[in-house]
Amino acid sequence: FPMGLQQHRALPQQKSALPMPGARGAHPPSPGEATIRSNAEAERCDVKDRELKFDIIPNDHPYHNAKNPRTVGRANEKLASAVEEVKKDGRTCLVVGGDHSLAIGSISGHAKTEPVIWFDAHADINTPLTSLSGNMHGQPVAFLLKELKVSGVPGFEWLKPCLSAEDIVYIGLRDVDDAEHSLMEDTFKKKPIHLSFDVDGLDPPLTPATGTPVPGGVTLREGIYVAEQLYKTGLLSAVDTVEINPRLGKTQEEVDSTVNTAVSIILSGFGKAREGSHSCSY
Ligand code: NNH
Ligand code: MN
Ligand code: MN
Ligand code: MN
Repeated sequence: FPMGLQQHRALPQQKSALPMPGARGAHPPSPGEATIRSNAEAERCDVKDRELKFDIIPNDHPYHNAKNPRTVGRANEKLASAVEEVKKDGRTCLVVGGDHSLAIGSISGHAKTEPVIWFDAHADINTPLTSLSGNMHGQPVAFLLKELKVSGVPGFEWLKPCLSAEDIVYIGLRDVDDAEHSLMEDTFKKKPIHLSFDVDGLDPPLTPATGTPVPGGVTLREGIYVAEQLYKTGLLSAVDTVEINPRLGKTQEEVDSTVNTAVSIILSGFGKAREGSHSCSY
C-alpha cells in the first residue's frame, strides 16, 4: 500500500508517501506498517498510506530465467501508477517492501529518476537470459536500463525502460555474478575521476589546522578507505587536497597531525595500500 508522509518540521511544504507492496490484499496494518507510521508521525510527518492489492497470476511460467514474470510484472504496473499518484500529490514517496524487483515499478512511476543510487551488495543487473537463480530481485536494473533492451517478458508489456547507464550509481557492491560483471563492463562507460578532498570533511581532531572545522566528521580509517578504493578503480586522474592551513594550528602537534592526515589520504589515493604494496604510481 502506498503511504504519504508530510514533514512539518524541516520542509513544511514537502510531503512524503509510502507505497508498501504486499500480496495479501486489504488487511489491517501489519506491525511493520504501524511501527513506521507511529515513528514517522512522532517526527511530525503527515503520513498518507494506501492499499495496493496484488494478484497472483496462475500458471505463471518462467520466461527464460525470469520466475513469475506475469505476477511480478502486473504488481509493478500497479505500483508504478501508485507512485505516480503519490508524486502528483506533491509528496516524497517511500516504498517499503520485500522483493527488490519492486524497483521496476517504483522507479518507472517516479518519472524524475536521475540519478538513482543503488545501495546493494548486488548489482541486480541480470537479464532473463543471464540470471542463474531466475529470481526477479536480481534483475530490476536490467529491466530499467534503456541500453539493455530487455523485452518480450510477459507481464511487462507496459514497461518503458527509463534509465540510462549514466543515471545509476552503485554503492556497496560485493557479490556480482560473472554475467553481471560483463554486462556492467559493456554498459557503463568508465570515466576519469576527479577527487576534490576538503580535509574538513574529516573529523576535526584529525585536521585541527583548518579554517572551518565541523564536529562529527569522517574517521581517518573511512577517509583512507575512500582514497584506497578510488585508487583501485584505476580511474583516479586528478586529486585536490584542500583547506590545509598550518598557520591555524595552535601547536606544532596540531600542524603535524593535519599534515600527516593529509599525507596519508594522498598516499592512499596514489596507491599506498594498508595491506602493503610494491610501489606508488605518483
Ligand atoms: N545476483 C544474484 C541473482 O541474480 C543475487 C541477487 N540477490 C539479491 N540482490 N539479493 O539484491 O540472483
Ligand atoms: Mn537488490
Ligand atoms: Mn542485494
Ligand atoms: Mn571546506
